[in-house]
Amino acid sequence: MERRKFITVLGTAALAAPVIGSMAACAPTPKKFEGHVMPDLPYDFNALEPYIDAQTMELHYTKHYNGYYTKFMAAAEGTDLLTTPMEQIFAKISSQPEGIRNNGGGYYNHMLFWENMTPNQGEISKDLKAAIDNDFGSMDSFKEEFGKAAKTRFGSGWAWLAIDSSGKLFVASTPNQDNTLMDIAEKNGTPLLGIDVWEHAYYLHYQNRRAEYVDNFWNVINWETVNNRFLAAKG
Ligand code: MN3
Repeated sequence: MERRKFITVLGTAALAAPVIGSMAACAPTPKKFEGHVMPDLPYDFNALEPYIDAQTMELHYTKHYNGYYTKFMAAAEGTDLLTTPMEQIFAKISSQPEGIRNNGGGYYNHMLFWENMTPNQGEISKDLKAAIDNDFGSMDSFKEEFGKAAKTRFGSGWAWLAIDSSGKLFVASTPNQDNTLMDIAEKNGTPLLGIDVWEHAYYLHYQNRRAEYVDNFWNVINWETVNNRFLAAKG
C-alpha cells in the first residue's frame, strides 16, 4: 500500500508573527515552533499488523486525523492561535470555543499517538522504568492501571501516562479529544503515552472488544518516544 503524504504549507506571514509575550515562558517547547503542521505517519499503514490493521490505520490517518487538523486550522484562521504552540493553547483552552478544543485536541493527541507506536519496539529506559516502579509499584501495576483507564473510559476518549509538574507519573483518562495539558482536565501534566479508545481506532478489527485492543497496544509501543518525552518533561 502506498503511503500517503500530506504537505502543509503555513503562510510566511503567520510564521513571522511574534509569539505572544505573556505566554512565551509558561510551557515547555523543546523544538522551535514552526506552525501547526500535519505530520506524516512515521510508518506504513500495515506496519502495526496484526495488532492494528491497515484499513483502520488508513481511515484513521487520512480521514479522521485529516479532519481534525483541517477543522482546527479553519477555526484558527485569522487568529494568533496559528502562531501559538498547542501546549500554550491547551493551558487556556477553557477560554476557547469548542471547535478549537475538540479539533485542536484531536490534532495534537493523534500526533502523540502516531509517534507512540512503532513496528520496531525498543526497550524502556532504565530511568523511566525506575520512575514507573517508584510511582506505580511495578510495571505490571502501571499496565493494569493504564489498561483499566483505557477500558473503562465511557464513550470516546483517551487514556494517558503523564507526568505532573513535580515529576510524578500518573495515569489519567480524558473524554473526547481532551488531554492532560488542558486547563479543564481533572489532573494536569505532560502526556508521555496515550491510547485512543474512540471506536474508530479499533472497531473494524476488534468490533466491541476494546479490552483486546488495549491489551495488544503493549506490543506496538515506541518506548524511545516515551523515554524522550519523559526526559524532556523532567528537564
Ligand atoms: Mn482517533
